[in-house]
Amino acid sequence: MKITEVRVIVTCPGRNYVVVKILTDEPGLYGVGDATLNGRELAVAGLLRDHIAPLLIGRDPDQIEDIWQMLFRGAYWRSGPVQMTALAGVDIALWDIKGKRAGLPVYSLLGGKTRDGALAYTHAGGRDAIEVEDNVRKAMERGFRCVRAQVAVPGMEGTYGVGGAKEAASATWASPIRLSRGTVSAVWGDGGPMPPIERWEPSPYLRVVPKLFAHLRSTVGEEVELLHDVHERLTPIQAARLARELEPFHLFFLEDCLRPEHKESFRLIRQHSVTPLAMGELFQSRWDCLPLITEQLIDYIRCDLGHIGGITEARKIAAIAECYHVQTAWHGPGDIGPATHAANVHLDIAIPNFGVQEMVFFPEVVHEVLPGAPNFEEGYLHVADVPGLGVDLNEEAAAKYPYRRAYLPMARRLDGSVIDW
Ligand code: GCO
Ligand code: MG
Repeated sequence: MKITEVRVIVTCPGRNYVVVKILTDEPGLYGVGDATLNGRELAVAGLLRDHIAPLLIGRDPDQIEDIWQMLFRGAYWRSGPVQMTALAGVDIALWDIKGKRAGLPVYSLLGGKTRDGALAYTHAGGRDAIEVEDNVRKAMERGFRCVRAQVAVPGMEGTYGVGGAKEAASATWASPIRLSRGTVSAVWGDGGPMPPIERWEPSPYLRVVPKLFAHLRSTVGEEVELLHDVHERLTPIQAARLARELEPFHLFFLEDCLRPEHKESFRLIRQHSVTPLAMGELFQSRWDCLPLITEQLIDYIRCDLGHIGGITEARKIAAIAECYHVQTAWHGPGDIGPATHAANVHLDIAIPNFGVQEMVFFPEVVHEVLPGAPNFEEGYLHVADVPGLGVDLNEEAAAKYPYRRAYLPMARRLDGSVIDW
């Protein structure tokens, strides 16, 4: 069997997605992968079209590991989010082909089911603790046992993760990020010319978040699992303070406290707190994860399968993590495509050390273009028992939604200096 064609399709059914379709010389046998990197889509698409696709033509799609090694090490210039996302797109499509060829779902090729479904979490936000409480309750009524809670912080209205109303809508997706202060130059996904600038300050944030969780525990009770995403914005000592102050509210985990560059600083957080820690959505390979896992500085590794080279890399990370009692919580936001969400769940239900899975409800238009995303039922995600990953591409529908230039927002402190968004 040989790869005959690699199609790279950039489509914008509400958001931009980069889809990799790998065709083979077996009639009708192809794989669908996702190579979406929010805000840098065309760089990944160009790398795939101009440099990677020519290397794949004529190769045996069955040899996933060899192709992975060739693309990772063979370019000499390795790693980086653009290359690792392109590699993920190829990897995910090749696993899809392998499953279809075997007549088996990918989870079966990965060792078979270890659980019936993948425990899922959604997002709830609000302008104040009451609104967050209402949205946590709505998520629970919808069947969620795990909810990520974020609340607006005075002076930072509109900022991701502390923005208020838009967080409430994010559980059901369609929520363009509008600014209520700062330079209003674009909304997320509108193709505007410049990234929107959001505001962020540590002190008000650190005052508000413990109050939110005190409120939630006293109103929604102990049973629902609560999570919180710091989005890489704190310094080590600020993160240690937050983790310590959140201890009485028993979070499932506190996510991505520090910038990905500062792995060693997790030691400091650990010295001060027993709040479970998750980290990794900006990691690019298993080597980024190593010190955090082997020193047991985190409890959940949450790489993005779509940005670390796909299933091949993620299953190795999971295997390393298993040895150190670290569980997985793969990144599952709306700005990665359905094929990556499906890959997440196939891996989740096959590995022994799965922890929790972040998820979104895709709007109808995404289902039209990329049918087959995992299905949510009573707190858990499921994939269809079909050969491969179960996600397809409707090329005619994709063509109706051409690429629109869009950036992720950027953040600045009140004095105007850059802070991590
Ligand atoms: C999450 C994330 C995302 C990212 C987004 C960036 O935990 O879901 O932090 O919302 O911000 O994927 O592109
Ligand atoms: Mg996050």
